Amino acid sequence: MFCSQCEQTASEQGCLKWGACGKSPDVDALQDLLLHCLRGLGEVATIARQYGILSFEANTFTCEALFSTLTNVNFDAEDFIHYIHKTVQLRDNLRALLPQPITGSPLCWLSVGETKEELIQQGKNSEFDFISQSASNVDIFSLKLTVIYGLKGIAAYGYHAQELGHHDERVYAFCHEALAALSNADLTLDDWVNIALKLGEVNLRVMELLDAANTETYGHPVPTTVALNPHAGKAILVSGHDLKDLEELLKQTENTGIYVYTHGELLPAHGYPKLKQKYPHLYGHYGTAWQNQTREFADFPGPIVMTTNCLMPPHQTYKNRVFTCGPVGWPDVTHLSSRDFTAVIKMALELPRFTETQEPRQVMTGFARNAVLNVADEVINAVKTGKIRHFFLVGGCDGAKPGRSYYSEFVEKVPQDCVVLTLACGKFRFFDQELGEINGIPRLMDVGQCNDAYSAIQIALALANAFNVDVNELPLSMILSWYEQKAVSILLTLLYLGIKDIRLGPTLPAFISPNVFQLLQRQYNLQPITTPDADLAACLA
Ligand code: FSO
Ligand code: SF4
Repeated sequence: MFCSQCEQTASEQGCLKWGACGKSPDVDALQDLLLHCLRGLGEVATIARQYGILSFEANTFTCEALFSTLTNVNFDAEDFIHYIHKTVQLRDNLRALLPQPITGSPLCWLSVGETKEELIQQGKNSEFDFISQSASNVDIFSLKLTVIYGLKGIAAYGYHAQELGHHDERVYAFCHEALAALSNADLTLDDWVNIALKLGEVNLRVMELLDAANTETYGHPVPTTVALNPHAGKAILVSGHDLKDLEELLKQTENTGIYVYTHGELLPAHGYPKLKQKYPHLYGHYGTAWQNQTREFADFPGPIVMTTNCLMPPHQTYKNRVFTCGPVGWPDVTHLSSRDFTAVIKMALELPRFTETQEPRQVMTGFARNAVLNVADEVINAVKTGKIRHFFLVGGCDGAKPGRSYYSEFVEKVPQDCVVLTLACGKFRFFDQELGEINGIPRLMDVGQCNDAYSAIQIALALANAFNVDVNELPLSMILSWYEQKAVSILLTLLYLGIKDIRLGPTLPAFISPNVFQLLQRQYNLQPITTPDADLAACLA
């Protein structure tokens, strides 16, 4: 087994015996075989496009299948066996439509075994082949891994957008082309740098697509107060990132007396008018970031719906209360395949309730691009009159490894005349801090999920436009934390946009080779975080 795709990776090199996330070597091998087969599908789909042949099913399936291999999404071998066979079937169907025989890599014809054991062995062989073919150039290998992981990020955004009926053929075409490129031994280091930056560009497009999907479906987020204290009554907890899953659950729980709570990255859902305002039983938020779920889920009285990442190995104390949706999976945990939440609702009504309403505690969310840009004049004025000195975007993933207290300490030390924008689950280290206001503008604004990075980028670009400066000349510093592969695709988007001086932590990705990192340092002044004091001083200098 070799997997280095997330920040949690063992010894900061790669998980070799068992995933630090709980992924078994067998599931890792099946994920490798799935990726191998998707590369074949990518090649055939790319050739088919040249003949004007498009397969909607192959497009959407590619996103779902890639998303399933992202960290903490799916741990169920049976799901991967299904995905592998479906990939081969879609590839063969597309290949049969081609007007003439193709010359492609052997992956265009690869046949896969039937039994689980055969597939696992084939997966191990495919991983060995990929590593040995790439090992001669460690920097190209590093960039290939960067592209594979970035593709998983694009696929996650693409999947969420397609669930709301939004698609872009250019995104699908790029995914297939990049998968196909992995079999092209002629590509140079420069070619791979260009593919990685192109990935950043396409990721910007897919994030824009998702932003349009979310805001057209649920309205633009508005600043909203969210209760953090439980309310007496029956309860369901929904975690992950998928707004459609949450909406369907809210519809089905209307008038049942059940209170629905968000967990983790679903906190920003409260900001959407067509969720919070339409469904008052979307009561509040329970818990913090993903890595605290084993404690928080154990304490929650009702069933828990896991819509997307990040799922941790469920403890026996609550495993029978967990339900998964979409690409998420865990063996022996009930999977809901059609957004029918009947079983969840039945369990919620049978299980104990929160017995009392606890003392009110609350946070604010909903400061997405529309809400912030609605007060752009006030913000610009506050900057021009010196009331706001600097903006910090402290965003990204949280994680289980030590060293992440940097981010909460950083926010605590941000001077009073500076504003902090945040997004994704890293904010749970400081999301309930009272930072006050500057001229009515909150000093801490939650832009949304990691999936809302597009919103933060639009805020930065609009401010640059208003001040008539390059975005790098804004009084804005980006202090990012990464954990999984959506963060890889977002970082590539920021680099594609030419954004410099980003500080990245808590550690640098293991899959970035020293030479590739040097290149990023040289061109973008990308730098690792140091200490809150030193980084703050440097940003404000
Ligand atoms: Fe966090 Fe997990 Fe949203 Fe990531 S919940 S770590 S960037 O998967 O997705 O921010
Ligand atoms: Fe290790 Fe992360 Fe891969 Fe899991 S996803 S096996 S923790 S590198």
